[in-house]
Amino acid sequence: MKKIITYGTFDLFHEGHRRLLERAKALGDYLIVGVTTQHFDESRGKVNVVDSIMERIENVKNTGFVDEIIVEDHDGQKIEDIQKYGIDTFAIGSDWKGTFDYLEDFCNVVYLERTPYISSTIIRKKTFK
Ligand code: C2G
Repeated sequence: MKKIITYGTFDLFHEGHRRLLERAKALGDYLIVGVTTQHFDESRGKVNVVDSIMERIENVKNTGFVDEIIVEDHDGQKIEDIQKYGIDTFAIGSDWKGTFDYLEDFCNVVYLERTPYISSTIIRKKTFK
């Protein structure tokens, strides 16, 4: 069984997120998604997240593409998870191209084309003008 993992905040869940998860799932048989905690996001400079972690997890789950959801709360967790869950492929959007090449020591790394013209930032600006 081929296991895939991806990570994200998934704030104000949108079509770009849905398409990312759909294509990540299509890379293998079993998709694990790491949803970030507010604390972890703040530590990496993402301070304007709107949805709670429970809402973000629920939205990821409702896509129907995801076999298992875990929580990402610290730096260095990706390597730990890849080893712990026996991951074959780490997938992430192309806005991160190059950033996660270091994971190639542990599994395949795939950058999936980011969906253009949609983002949590755009929705946030429209909603909270
Ligand atoms: N995404 C996409 N198209 C968009 C917006 C987002 O394909 N228009 C993808 C991102 O590339 C990412 C996933 O959706 O793979 C989740 O995006 P975010 O919620 O913004 O999370 P992010 O900050 O990219 O999480 O450990 C956390 C991850 O390293 C990064």
